Amino acid sequence: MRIDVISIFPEMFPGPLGHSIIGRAQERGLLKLVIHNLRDYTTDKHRTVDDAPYGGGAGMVMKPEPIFRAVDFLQCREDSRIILLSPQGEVFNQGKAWELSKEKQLLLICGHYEGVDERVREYLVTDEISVGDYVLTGGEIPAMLLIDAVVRLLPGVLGKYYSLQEESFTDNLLEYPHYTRPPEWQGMRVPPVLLSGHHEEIRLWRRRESLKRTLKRRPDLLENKILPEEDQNLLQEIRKK
Ligand code: 4G0
Repeated sequence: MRIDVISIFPEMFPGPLGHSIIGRAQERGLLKLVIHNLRDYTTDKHRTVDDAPYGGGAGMVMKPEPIFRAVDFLQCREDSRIILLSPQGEVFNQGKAWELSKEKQLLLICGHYEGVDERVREYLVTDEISVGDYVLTGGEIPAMLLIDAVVRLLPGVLGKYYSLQEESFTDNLLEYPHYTRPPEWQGMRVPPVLLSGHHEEIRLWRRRESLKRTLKRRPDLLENKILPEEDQNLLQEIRKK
């Protein structure tokens, strides 16, 4: 996958994306990450990327011309999703990460200030995405977050010992508790069922713990979910307690 990023702070990249699994994905040629300085696409002496809003008011707005010029230079208007990171976007989730992981190319635009000229949204952007309901000083951290979530889903990026099938959100439930050795540490014990070797009991315990945790912390995830009979029975049992 190729990912282009347009930013007024290109020095922030690759940052965390140069390390660990995503760093390795780049070394192995599974990801080509190209960062562009928006100021390189300005035409004035001061390399201006922002201006005061029409109609007045506080704060600055990102000018449209440098963004259009950068996107046109990259020639990705036909074959690439063009994503604006902003608090007004559709909220990002694992489903959206899977969807984007199927693309060959992405272009991310990192917004700043009070936002970007609406014409960028109207005529350029194919997807406006928010990484959560809060405001940050810029779209760079959201862009890095999105890249991490998408790239780890690309074939060959995660090691063969990691199962995407078994992870949290694959079926929209929170993960069950995990333990490793030792079986007892300063009086704190691993649940005996996990040491029992009874695979079916372990599977059932994990499923019950997943449902318990989801019901307690994220009941919204259970709301319009169709559950198999086993899950319904486990939930009934949990609710009784
Ligand atoms: C565009 C994304 C970009 C508009 C970007 C701010 C949070 C997120 C920015 C604004 C960002 C997110 C209207 C303040 C830059 N903050 N939640 N800041 N406005 O994904």
